Amino acid sequence: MRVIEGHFRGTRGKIAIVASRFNQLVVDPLVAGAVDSLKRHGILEDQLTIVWVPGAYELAFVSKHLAQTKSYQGLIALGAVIRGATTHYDHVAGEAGAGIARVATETGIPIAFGVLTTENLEQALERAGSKVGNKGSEAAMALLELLDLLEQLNG
Ligand code: INI
Repeated sequence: MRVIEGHFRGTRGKIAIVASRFNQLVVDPLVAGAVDSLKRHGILEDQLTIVWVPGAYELAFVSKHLAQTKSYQGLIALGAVIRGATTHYDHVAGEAGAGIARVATETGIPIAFGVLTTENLEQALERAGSKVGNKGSEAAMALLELLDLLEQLNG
């Protein structure tokens, strides 16, 4: 039986983190978690670019632009959509998720999804480095796994 799976190996390519400024109190620790995990797996600062966008709704648009430059091996999309703070939660959250998945499949550039969708700020903070871990860090690990998997599949 042949089993192919990615491992958490570092990479020499460039990685961009696309982060939304809306709810930055939550997004800042997601970015910090992602950077920390990447660095602990051998990614150097000069391989990393952080691009800030206004809100989660804009993540897919800017990710597509970055993917099309072919300058990045992979992207990490980070944001926080909090229901309590908006009446158009479903639209913003839905577009972020579907849009990012579409960009990744259309461009062939892997994009890890680290956009929190929660009922309130407390739940979001719990997922940004407290009780429930750090989803930015998890997204970074998912990207490293994907990049290694792609290398095996292509190689
Ligand atoms: N953007 C977020 O990233 N999170 C939110 O919770 C949010 N709320 O609450 O509305 C939000 N809205 C802004 C949206 O992403 C766009 O930036 C805006 O609609 C302009 O296009």
